[in-house]
Amino acid sequence: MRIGIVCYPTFGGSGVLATELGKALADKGHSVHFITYQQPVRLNVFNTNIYYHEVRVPTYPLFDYPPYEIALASTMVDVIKNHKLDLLHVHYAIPHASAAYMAKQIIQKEGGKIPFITTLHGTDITLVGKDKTYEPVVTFSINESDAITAVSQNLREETYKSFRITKEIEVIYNFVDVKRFSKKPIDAFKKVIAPHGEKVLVHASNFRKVKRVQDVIKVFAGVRKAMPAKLLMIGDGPERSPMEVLAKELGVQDDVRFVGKQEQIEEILLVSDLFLLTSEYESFGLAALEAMAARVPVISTNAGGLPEVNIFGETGFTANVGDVETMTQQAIELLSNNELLEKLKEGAYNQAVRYDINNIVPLYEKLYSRFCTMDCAEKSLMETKQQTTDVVIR
Ligand code: GMT
Repeated sequence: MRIGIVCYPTFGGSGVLATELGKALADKGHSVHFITYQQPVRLNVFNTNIYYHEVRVPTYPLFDYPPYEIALASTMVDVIKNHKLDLLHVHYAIPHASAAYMAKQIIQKEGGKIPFITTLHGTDITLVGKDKTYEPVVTFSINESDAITAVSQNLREETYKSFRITKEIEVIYNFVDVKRFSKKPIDAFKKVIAPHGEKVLVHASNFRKVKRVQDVIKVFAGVRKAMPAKLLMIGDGPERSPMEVLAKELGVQDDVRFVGKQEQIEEILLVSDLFLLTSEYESFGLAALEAMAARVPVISTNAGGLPEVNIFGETGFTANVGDVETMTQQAIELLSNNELLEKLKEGAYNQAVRYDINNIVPLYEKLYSRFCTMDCAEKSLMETKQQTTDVVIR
């Protein structure tokens, strides 16, 4: 099939998931067209089936706010026509679903057809989308989608609770490419991070308020009192500076390292003992799943979809939002009991395998196939044959 993927190109979970999905679909022979304002960070491979179309937003002195949504919809129309797309898959409702709706209307007016699928990721529903400035358009464009998916049962329920949705929302969970995390840990790297064999705790996020990063630092300070340990803080965002101050106030600044945004997150996870995710809400918690793929157990809150991923006593532990004391106790217990640590590592890995890319991507393909007519299946097959011939000739 010829699939247009629209996403945020940043390190955020929705962009990461959309990019990994596009890469996996391209590996399976589909033509994948990324449409976004910047090359997605995880789009770091060359594949003849992957195309990248940058949305340019021309500025004009009159515009205080450049109209990205219009530029996006116009680029979508252009790509749909020039590359004969079969469908659009938009990740994150705002503004992607409404731009897709606009593109669909334009194509229809010209006698064409382009179904669009909207995948809801989390804050597009639970924070931003609910704001009454956006709500009517979000509700409308979700309802106008040809199919809607959510990344957890919890997000599906939250969407029904907060918006007047008249259609079925299907759950297709986040996924991880387990084999990417199945490398041998780099010993030298571990030695630099924890030179005296300290336990390594890790957190990764965009450091927004919703992540309650202060709880990560507080839990770590508690653990540090009980044993030698190091904390790696991956990512960047508005809460980073206050967290550096907090680490100082709690006297753990020498054991906390803020490593910024990291593309090769697996290298760090592979030398870690415990992943902390203390969010106030998480629709799924893709970062926790990536940790599990590297056999790292997780201590998280039980907010949103986290309990669907992090199973208490099997893959790690969960606690109420803000319950730093419980999370600290859980961390100390887990890190000082080798047998428990090994059991949870195994459980974490097995959970990641359940959500492996090879189990989840076919669910998206099955969903797409509902919108793929005989004609588009044939076109696809012919294209694959043509590409094979091209490769042989070259
Ligand atoms: O976590 C973030 O703030 C980024 C956000 C995004 O949309 O990029 O992540 C959301 O989507 C991820 C992929 O589906 C989920 O795994 C995250 O749990 C979700 N974040 C929140 O719900 C806060």
